Amino acid sequence: MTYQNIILEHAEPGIYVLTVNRPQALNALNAATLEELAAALARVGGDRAARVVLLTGAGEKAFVAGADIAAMKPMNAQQAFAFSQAGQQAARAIEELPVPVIALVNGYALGGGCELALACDWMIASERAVFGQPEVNLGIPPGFGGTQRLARRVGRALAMELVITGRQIKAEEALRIGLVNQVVAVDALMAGGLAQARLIASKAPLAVQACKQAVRCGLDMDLANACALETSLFALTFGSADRLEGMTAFLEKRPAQFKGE
Ligand code: DAK
Repeated sequence: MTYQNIILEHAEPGIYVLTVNRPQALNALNAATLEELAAALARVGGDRAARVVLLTGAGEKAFVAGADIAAMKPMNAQQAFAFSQAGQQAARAIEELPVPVIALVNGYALGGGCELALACDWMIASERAVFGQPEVNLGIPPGFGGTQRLARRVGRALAMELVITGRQIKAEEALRIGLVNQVVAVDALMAGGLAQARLIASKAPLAVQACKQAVRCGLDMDLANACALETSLFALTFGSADRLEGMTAFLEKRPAQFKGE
């Protein structure tokens, strides 16, 4: 598939950079972009050598400034339904990708853009990043999981305030409330993302995948069932060559050589 609205780069072994590429519209998400995102993520998911994805936006101003308002305005209910499905599918594709997806938020992450970043496993923001759910200004509530993922990330009262007032927050506040894990200088964003990606790629791939699955699925379960899931995933890694290699390498006082098996 050739992409018109995104760029998928295999930046380094195991490391993909996925860029939403509509800078003239501040990378706003239209249906085609959502479909391409889902297709690109499926492609990464089919690569057994994939270890991590960095998701970012093209240009200097925006990560993603939201759903494409010009495309949404004329939609009827049926078209809005299809658009919603495409959005939910892209978010699910990020969450269900076995490998971690890190959002590198380089500017505005508003509405569907903030929601897209929230679907990622964590975010690194540049000092220029701005977050918000301004949908109330357009006569709609967030529709791409924002009310749910934001509340799970920053807590009920803050999420409630942000979605009801549409207040936009800067990187520093986003760090303070736990929306992002790290804030870096504008020029250091990609380098910071790649550094984390290399660190992740150096770990045992099946263990990394088990961590993602346990945290992601476990948070939607009660504690007892979540711990039972963790137990199963823990035990499963004992069938992997990398588990034996990791423990042997430690005891032999040498770096482990992981193969993802
Ligand atoms: N959609 C379409 N075009 C956009 C856009 C957007 N969200 N954001 C910006 N643009 C376009 C502008 O129209 C402008 O285009 P031209 O006039 O040059 O043709 C260009 O990008 C540059 O933007 P500005 O000239 O406005 O740039 P400024 O620096 O002055 O302002 C801004 C930047 C980010 C503060 C401003 O552009 C802005 O407020 N943008 C809209 C932000 C916003 O309201 N985002 C939320 C959109 S609603 C759903 C799922 C999800 C959603 C809905 C439904 N379903 C499940 C059904 C999500 C909804 C949303 O995200």
